[in-house]
Amino acid sequence: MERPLFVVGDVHGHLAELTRALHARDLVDEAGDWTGGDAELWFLGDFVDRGPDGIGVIEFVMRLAEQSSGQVNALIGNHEVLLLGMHRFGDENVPNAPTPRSFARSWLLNGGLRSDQDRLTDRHIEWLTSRPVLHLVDDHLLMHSDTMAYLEWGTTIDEVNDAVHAVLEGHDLGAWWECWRKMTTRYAFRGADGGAVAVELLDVLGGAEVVHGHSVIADQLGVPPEEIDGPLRYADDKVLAIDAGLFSGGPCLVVELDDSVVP
Ligand SMILES: [Mn+2]
Repeated sequence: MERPLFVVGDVHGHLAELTRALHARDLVDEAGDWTGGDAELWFLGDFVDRGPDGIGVIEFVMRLAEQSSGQVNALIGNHEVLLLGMHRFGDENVPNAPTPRSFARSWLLNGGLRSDQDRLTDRHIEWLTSRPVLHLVDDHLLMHSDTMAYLEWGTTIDEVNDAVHAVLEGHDLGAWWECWRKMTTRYAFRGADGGAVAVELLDVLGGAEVVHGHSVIADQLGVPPEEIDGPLRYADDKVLAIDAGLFSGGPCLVVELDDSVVP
């Protein structure tokens, strides 16, 4: 495996910072056009909410995917489910919930932007809906959320991706809500047994390490986000966290993954 492999975590609408960070790694030019050559670049989801230009970020990543002939690709995160769920169901109440719940309520509570909803097109929806939630590349198991809940959809990467895809293609609010709820859970690998939990997941889905976004590194270390300058390896070195908390003042990390991960 010769080509460089990069991952980027939760961008949350920060298009300018993302463009600058990719330019600093020579993956795009100043105008934001792909210059990455044979490099492969994966985004781990959460393009929208909490920041000014979520749709701009989606447009940008879609364009890079096209310009790179698919060497740039993306997983979706919980905020894409929220964006699409808000678009599809609005303030419709989730059936059989113990207290009133709706995508509109959660969308407001989680930094949803009216401007992103207004600019969301069928083209964006189709692209997002057809992205995976899990991907294995060179023994790196890429996922948005640091959770074991993905296994509730299946025991192979394809099964999980297909199950989530089926939910997002359908109009079952209960199933959509479960999708949002599961992908919002976190911290599965943080406890004293975090390494064992990660190994359990890797044994089922494959790969030698988990690479995730979603949970901000600074929170885990108990330091301000401004102090973060690289990814965090933890859980007996089985897990790599790459979300430096761009929306809360951290940097936009463009993380190059090592091709020598030892299983
Ligand atoms: Mn997230």
